[in-house]
Amino acid sequence: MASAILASLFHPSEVLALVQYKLAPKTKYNYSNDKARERLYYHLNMTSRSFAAVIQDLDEELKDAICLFYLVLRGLDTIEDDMTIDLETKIPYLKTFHEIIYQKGWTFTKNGPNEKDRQLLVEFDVIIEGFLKLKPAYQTIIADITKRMGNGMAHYATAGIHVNTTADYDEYCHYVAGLVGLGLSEMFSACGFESPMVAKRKDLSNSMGLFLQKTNITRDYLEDLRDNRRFWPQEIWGLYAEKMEDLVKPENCDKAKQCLSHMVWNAMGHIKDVLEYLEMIKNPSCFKFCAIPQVMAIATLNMLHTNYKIFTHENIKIRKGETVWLMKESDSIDKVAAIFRLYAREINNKSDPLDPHFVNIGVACGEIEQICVDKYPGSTAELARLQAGVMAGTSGSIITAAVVVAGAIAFKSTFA
Ligand code: D61
Ligand code: MG
Repeated sequence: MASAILASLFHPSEVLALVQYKLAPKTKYNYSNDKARERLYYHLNMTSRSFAAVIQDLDEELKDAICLFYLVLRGLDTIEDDMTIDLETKIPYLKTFHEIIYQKGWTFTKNGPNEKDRQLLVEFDVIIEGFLKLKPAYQTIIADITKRMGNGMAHYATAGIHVNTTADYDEYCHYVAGLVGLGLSEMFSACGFESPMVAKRKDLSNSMGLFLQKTNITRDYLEDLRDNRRFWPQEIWGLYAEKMEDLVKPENCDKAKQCLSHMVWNAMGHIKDVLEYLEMIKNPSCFKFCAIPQVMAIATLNMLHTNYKIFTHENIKIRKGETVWLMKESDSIDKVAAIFRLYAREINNKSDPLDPHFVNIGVACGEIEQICVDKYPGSTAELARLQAGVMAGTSGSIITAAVVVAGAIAFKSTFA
């Protein structure tokens, strides 16, 4: 907490958000009267840094269904991701996972000892038990998406098949993330929280997943390369290097930065759809659940843009204070549009005029600005309010100082 405050020192609104977050009552979720349910949420919190919080804030009607949707797909993904499992073993599991989730007592212990979510599959009988207690309508949606995702993963896991063109890149991201968007939209419409139109807009639902997944893939260049996984499409990196791993060589620094801005620009192509999707979402708990991951993604994309560190360091993340601040602010379309405008401006300001994607990125940022001005006029006042908070000028620092003192007092009273 103290180091998080320090990192946000020049962002007074983040300090405020951190202090509020720290002071908020801790015992919000209590599952101890239901041991099986407690175990499900234990696994959710163990396997997800970012999704656990937003899932647990959903309305009761959808909470368990979406928690299990997550856990089932995380289980499938833990088989996909494990490079120590040979393909003859892996592919049948991926293809039949949608049947496995109906087999009471099934568990899986073939993951390598270092696979991060290994324990989830070791105790997967718990997840299956929870899945079988869901309303049949939710079970059907989860099983259908699991079937399609597992087959898509099996296709891309097959020896020799890799992400070649940008169309392949979109297709792979559709399988592993776009389909999640489709399933969630079906659930929102099925339970009556949202109009049937939400489930009908599969294009927009898909973009919700693609924007998140592409941001992760861009960020995880080094980590994926270390594990011998390549998700950057050859059609893109091939313009800048002979081999994808050559981008990390110091002599290719300029080319690597150009390739990175190409990837950033590609991901930005989904933002228009993301805003249009979020505009449809009326239920407040569904809205925050959908909006928070998206604002975290544009904040991450801003951090990646022109940042050569992604080729030299793993695990680069936005500040904890920034995350907490974004979670607090993402509760209306006007505020979310303001956040997108804020980061689009930051991205544009960082662009290098000598970069070949300077104009493309500038146009993409300008489009975001224009869409928001036209469709979400309330975002202009919200943007002014946000900018007053992120400002690091003199008055900002004075506010910071005051808030830090308040934070220190709060910190003491929490732990003394
Ligand atoms: C609204 C709200 C949340 C949304 C959404 C719309 C649309 C799509 C998504 C969430 C999915 C976004 C996935 C982005 C993060 N990428 C990964 O986790 C990768 O694995 C993909 C396959 C498993 C997907 C699991 C998932 C994720 C989020 C969910 C969900 C299921 C179900 C409900 C709600 C949110 C990535 O995994 C990294 C890792 O192993 O930690 C990978 O392997 O590429
Ligand atoms: Mg995966």
